[in-house]
Amino acid sequence: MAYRFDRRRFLQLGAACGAASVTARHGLGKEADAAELVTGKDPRLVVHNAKTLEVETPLELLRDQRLTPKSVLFIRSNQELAGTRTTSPPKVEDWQFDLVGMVETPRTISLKQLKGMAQTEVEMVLQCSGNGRANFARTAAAKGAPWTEGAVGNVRFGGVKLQALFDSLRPGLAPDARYLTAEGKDGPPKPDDADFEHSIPLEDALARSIVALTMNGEPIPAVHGGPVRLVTPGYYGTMQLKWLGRLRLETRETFNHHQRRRYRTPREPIKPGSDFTYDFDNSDANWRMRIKSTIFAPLEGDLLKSGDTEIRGVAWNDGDVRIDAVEISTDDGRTWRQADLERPESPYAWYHWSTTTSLAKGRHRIMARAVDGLGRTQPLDGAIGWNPAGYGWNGVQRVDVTVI
Ligand SMILES: Nc1nc2c(c(=O)[nH]1)N[C@H]1C(S)=C(S)[C@@H](COP(=O)(O)O)O[C@H]1N2
Ligand SMILES: [Mo]
Repeated sequence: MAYRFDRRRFLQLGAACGAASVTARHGLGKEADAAELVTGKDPRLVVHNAKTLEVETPLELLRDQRLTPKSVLFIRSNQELAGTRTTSPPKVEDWQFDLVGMVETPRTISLKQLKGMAQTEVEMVLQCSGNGRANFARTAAAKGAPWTEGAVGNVRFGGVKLQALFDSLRPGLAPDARYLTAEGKDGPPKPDDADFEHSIPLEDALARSIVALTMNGEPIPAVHGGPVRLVTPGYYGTMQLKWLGRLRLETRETFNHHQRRRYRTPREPIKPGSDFTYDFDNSDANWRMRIKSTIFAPLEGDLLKSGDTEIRGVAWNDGDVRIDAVEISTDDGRTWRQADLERPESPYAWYHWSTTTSLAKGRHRIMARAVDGLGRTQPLDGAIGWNPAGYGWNGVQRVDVTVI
């Protein structure tokens, strides 16, 4: 039989090999193919959970572009809106959401109305509060998907400032409003389950939130919450409500399960492995992101040639104050040196940092630690923040490499 070169098959094999090496590096199994699960996603993404989507970006795919493209951006949906498993924008023109609660008059805001208002853009880190959970699990089991470092991206959202939207409404907010609760049009997987929603302090929402219509300059992809998403830069991903269906102005945080019993961290340290019943008075909601840095190169297990090695990555915080420094250690934390730091225009975007160092033959442990203007930094042992659901990991990342 004559041999025929099949280019398509060849490309498929190539892609499959790429995926295998990426997942092998992360020590993760592949539950499903991201590209088959969600149209437009890169097949090399790591699927932790194909039912309620938990899809992680390998650092190899995260490090090459300034803005994370929609094809590789991580996905997390606790519950879904039907027909949204695609990176294409939804084809709807008649979208609207309700504004109720502590407002002088309840109303309905339409997509058309939003499009007619002044638009603004913000570059920001979008990070699941469970990012890095696998690190906690090394100390004691933590409930939830074992995200490594890739439940994060840096994107640009555009839309209408919440403050501007409220300013356009007469009469406006009631004076007692303190919290903004956002609900999506997605429903729970089982009718009896709590419907996903979250509250944030109204003061922050008015200062920061955007009723977003675009991501990276185009209408928001369906899987990422289009056509209308509430985004609050500097806050964890869980607060970035997709498929916005209703905003409620309230005097306190919602008693909803996802706000009161999940997506929180204990206010005082607890013993790793112990149980904890969250409530408003003993824990903090996953609001402002903790300061954190991620090493993009080299990566865990890399074999490096001796000589100059570039160490690079990104860092971010909640945007309240600038990040002042990223310090690098190549000797397991004995000595630290400052990396060159590139400050982004947006305080909510990630900062790129890099340094070049000469590494001798042998094994090295590389660590990176960010420090901001309030002196906030990352714990050397992130396990001190252990919590049952593994939220808010910001321990210093360790990358072991061998120079040959
Ligand atoms: N309506 C709705 N919004 C949601 C969620 C959800 O399940 N439903 N998941 C949240 C969580 S936990 C995260 S981390 C981010 C993930 O955003 P992405 O899927 O666009 O990456 O969306 C948040 N917004
Ligand atoms: Mo999340």
